[in-house]
Amino acid sequence: IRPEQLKRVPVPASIPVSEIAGDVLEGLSRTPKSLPPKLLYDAEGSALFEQITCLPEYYPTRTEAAILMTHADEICSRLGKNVSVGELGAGTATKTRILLRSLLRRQFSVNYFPLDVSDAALKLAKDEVEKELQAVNVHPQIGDFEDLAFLELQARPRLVLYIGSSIGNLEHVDAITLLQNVAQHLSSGDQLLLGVDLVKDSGVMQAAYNDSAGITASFNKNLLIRINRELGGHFEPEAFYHVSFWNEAASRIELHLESARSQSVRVDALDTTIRFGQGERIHTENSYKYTLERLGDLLQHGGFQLEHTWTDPHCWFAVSLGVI
Ligand code: AVJ
Repeated sequence: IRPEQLKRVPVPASIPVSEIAGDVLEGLSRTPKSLPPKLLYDAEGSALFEQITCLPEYYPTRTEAAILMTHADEICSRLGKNVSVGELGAGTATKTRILLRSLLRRQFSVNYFPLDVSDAALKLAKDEVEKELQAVNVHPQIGDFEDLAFLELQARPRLVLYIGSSIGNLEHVDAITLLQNVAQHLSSGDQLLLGVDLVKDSGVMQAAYNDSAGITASFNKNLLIRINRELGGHFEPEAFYHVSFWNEAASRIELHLESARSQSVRVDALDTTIRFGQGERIHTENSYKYTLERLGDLLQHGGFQLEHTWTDPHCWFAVSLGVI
């Protein structure tokens, strides 16, 4: 998939505008200011994220893909017979195709339910999966992680994919709550495949979120451009710096947008003006990094029994299978 393909898909806002308005108003009224990371993934943001996944500094995607390629058959051999597959935050489902391919060697067809906030990404996911794998029926679900009822529509046994370390966006309590919510829609014997990024040398992690081509900076600033477009905002993206760093105590990479000067920004649809001091930041994303021990605890507290964990030779990334 070429990233530029995504940009050309014309799509309506995938989340109702009113919902964005509420999130933006609430986040920018807080001290310190913050915005929910899911707002980063409009069509343009998803396209930029696809570009990030190809960057030399951004190790998570290629490391997880290598784990999946190396172990796809073993992973699939541990799954129930004739599983249906749901996926949280499927994006363009590039890595998922590795698993679906291997799954089709064990079962005749697969019903695949990708959930994502990006309409554009889902369209591409459906096209690419059905083009390559005719025996996969794709049932796209537009929504965020509050919209999990579709899991109950899936035939049993179910496999839920939550790969790509998207769970790293969540605070620990929220991550546990999310897994518990997933578990609530599942039945005994259903399984979860979870991909998380692991704690490693801080230089390696920091480079991944501050790439030399500046794509991550564009991805971060796209949030302001989105607010301008969808809410009549008057942000000048050049008046904000992309800031990212490793927060050791919290075990996470943080992304912020830092105001280069003191400024006031009007947002028409919110009928408000936001004040920024020089150096004031908007916290836009966290990317939590796990240890294998904390990964095990997460699954257990989320209601899943750990079956197996696969990692890469450097132990940079982990993919775990859990069962209810
Ligand atoms: C999509 C949440 C997995 O945390 O690595 C990448 C998002 N942000 N570069 C990550 C992201 C900036 C990404 N996740």
